[in-house]
Amino acid sequence: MTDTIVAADVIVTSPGRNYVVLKITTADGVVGWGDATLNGRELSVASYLRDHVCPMLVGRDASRIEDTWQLLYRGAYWRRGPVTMAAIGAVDVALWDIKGKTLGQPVYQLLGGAVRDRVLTYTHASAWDTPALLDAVDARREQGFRAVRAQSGVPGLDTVYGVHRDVAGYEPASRGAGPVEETWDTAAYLRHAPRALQAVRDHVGPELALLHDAHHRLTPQQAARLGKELEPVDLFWLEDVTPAENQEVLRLVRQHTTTPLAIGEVFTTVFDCHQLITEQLIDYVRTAVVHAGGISHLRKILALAEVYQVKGAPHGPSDVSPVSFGASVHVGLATYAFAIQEYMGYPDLVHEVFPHSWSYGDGYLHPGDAPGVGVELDEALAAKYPYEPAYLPVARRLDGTLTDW
Ligand code: GCO
Ligand code: MG
Repeated sequence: MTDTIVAADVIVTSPGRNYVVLKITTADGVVGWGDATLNGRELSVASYLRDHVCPMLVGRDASRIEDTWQLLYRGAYWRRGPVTMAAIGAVDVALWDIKGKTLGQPVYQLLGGAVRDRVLTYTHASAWDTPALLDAVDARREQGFRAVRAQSGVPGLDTVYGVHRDVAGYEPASRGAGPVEETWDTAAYLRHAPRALQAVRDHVGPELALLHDAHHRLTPQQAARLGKELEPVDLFWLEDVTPAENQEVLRLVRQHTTTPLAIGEVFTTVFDCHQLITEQLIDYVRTAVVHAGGISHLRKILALAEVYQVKGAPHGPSDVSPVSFGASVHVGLATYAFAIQEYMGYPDLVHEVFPHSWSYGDGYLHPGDAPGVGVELDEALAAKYPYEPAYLPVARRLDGTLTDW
């Protein structure tokens, strides 16, 4: 038996949206899959892998997952950042996949085995006006979800990051040569959001876990005010209230509200959330397998989080491919400091392109017991859907200034 890597290939496929897939093959013919998708910047990671990482992998021992991680992180000299960390994440997940397949075990067993029977999940309910939002929440409850993220439009605006007046559901990205520009009005949002969320709480009663995402748009003072106003709604969390690369501003928010806070889907390493965790400025850390250096690094972030009673709640929208989504569910099953996994769902075609062992049922996820991560790529089908340029929108305030989002 030899675990020597003989090939490392990058496949970019677009079954509805772009996914960057890494395929690592060993001399024994074992194939491991990784995900390096970076929404709106996909080709940069494809190049980082194809041009700089894949040639280094060939000839290496696939069983040395941690050593390979350290080589790619420390060896590049240029550390951190979404492109580097998504590339490292793809290699890491592919190597865990190979190890599981080689040993005939699902990855969660290699991580220490299950600490829970199933992984709680939340999904999205989005609609422009409040009656439609209540219907969307009801539809999610009928699918068994016990936790729902509610997003609505804002009176006076035409579109609000992913929520559109005339289109059902939630989709921030759009295909085309560049980003769509939206208009944003924080004052109107702050007037409307508490009323819309209170209407949802009144409609569903006390038990359903409700979440809301402010998508980095507020100042610390505005965030503190919103958190305080939302206390009667009893949110499971309020997400990304400020652009949290400035971690210390969360102290101000924390001093004013007991609404639980979740932050971190754009973070790529433990260093991005170190202060948020050690000062207990957040309750949930949103770092994802794909963007934070793979299973190996996410586990280190969650080990730090465990010490401070912060819990993992990874990003899982439809731009996280089923490969790293499956990897995340393995982490969720085997990691104590893990609360909930976002699951936005995928169109049928994506399930066909990425056949997988993970499953959803009754508000929970399970990674399945297939050896490795349990997600494959149907390469022939994937080849029918080549890359198409697509971008997330940008937002400007009423006076035309670009705003955080
Ligand atoms: C979430 C997110 C997404 C992201 C998108 C960016 O909480 O699911 O905020 O909507 O914006 O995944 O690629
Ligand atoms: Mg978010």
